[in-house]
Amino acid sequence: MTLSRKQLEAHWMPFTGNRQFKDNPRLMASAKGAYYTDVQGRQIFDGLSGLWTCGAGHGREEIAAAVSAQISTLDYSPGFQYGHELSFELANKVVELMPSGLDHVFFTDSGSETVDTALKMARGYWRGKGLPGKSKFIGRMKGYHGVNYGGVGVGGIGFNRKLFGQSVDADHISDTLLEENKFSRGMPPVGAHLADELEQIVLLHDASNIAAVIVEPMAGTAGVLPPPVGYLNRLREICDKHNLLLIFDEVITGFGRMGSLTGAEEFGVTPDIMILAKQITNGTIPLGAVVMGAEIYDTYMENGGPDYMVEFPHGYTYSAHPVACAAGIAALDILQNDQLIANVRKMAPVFEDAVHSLKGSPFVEDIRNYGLAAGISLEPYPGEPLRRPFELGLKCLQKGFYVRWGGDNIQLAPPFIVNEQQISDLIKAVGESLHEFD
Ligand code: PXG
Ligand code: PLP
Repeated sequence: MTLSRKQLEAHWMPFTGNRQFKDNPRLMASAKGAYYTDVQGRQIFDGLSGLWTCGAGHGREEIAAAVSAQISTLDYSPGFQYGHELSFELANKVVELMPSGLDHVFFTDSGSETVDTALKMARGYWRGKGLPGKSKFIGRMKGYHGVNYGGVGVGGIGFNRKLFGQSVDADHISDTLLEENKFSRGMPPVGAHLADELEQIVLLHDASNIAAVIVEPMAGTAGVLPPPVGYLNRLREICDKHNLLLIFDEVITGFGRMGSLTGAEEFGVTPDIMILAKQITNGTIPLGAVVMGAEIYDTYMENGGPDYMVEFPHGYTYSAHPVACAAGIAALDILQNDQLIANVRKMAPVFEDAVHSLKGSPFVEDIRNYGLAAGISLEPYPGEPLRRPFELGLKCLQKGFYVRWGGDNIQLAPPFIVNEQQISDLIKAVGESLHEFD
């Protein structure tokens, strides 16, 4: 099927330059393993695992079988006041994989819904504790927490906020992108002191008005900013000292990308609330999860009133959708059975060396990496900061490689099943594309 320009108009595409796309459509037709095939029949290497979603590779038969069987058995079951066994099975599986202390799971359908759920949960928790003033949130500059109202409010990417006005009451600490850390590998050495800004913010607003601090353990969308050594520990200490909840948004870092099950595990800091999505179903069916400890869960149960009452007036029609749960169970089984995280750990140093070999290539201003994630900042065209990454993305696509462009950088996040040759080919394509700029 070839779509006409007119047929392309009806769908207003998300986070897409619709005018450019519809003049030059990039349409995928199928996917298997680490490759897409587009509608022209060209193979395209998946350099971002979908949108950070498909670490186990595409077309996994185990997930397809589980989803298909589930649709034929129980396609939908009301999530409010009724249940089905799969959601409990998946919740227990998720808890098994979490750092100890995070042992209850609330399901949603996307990262953005999960963020807003976590923020509401934090505020309600403090009300349950008799501290209703604790309602403000502290996010971080360059943070991405999805696109719903809470997430945009705590998020720190100006472009995503400026059209929409103020949403939730939030303040922000600085991002961790420091000049002196340029081209550092893994966790940058300098920057733990930036966490101390939280002390200043607490002085300003007072802890009695602050519900929670929310950060990505490694900022993804901002262009892959691994946490400086000691930074997350310092945030944890300050939150403990002032009785603030610490929320880790692990939509990208959750379930393998860092070379551990979670960023919390990898960086050795456990939050009060964790946000998961994307990799939980290997991207096949939308599903997100808020994970929290007994302190929060029990506070809601204790304040719930008579037992026929709802303790947390929140939930989505598709929360714990049975088909999504089936996909989640199958995807997490694959993650464990195929020892995908071991391959991430094995490939991470290869990927690190490869991506840093681009230092010195034209227009490369900085390179950052952790696990199987890397961000490359590009020198902008004068007055046009977004153009070069976009053009680079298109050059890579012409060579058969999908990479993500956003802001002033491109991002790479190959699937967990990647091999050395594929890493080398991907970096070669990026390098050659950089040399094609005049
Ligand atoms: N939090 C974080 C940390 C994310 O990375 C979301 C929340 C929102 O998830 P949903 O499912 O509502 O999109 C995300 C999503 C990119 C890119 O290019 C990143 C995301 C999505 C699409 C592209 O970095 N992150
Ligand atoms: N809007 C209306 C009119 C609804 O009836 C509902 C759900 O019943 C929603 C929005 C919320 O939809 P969801 O539960 O899928 O988030």
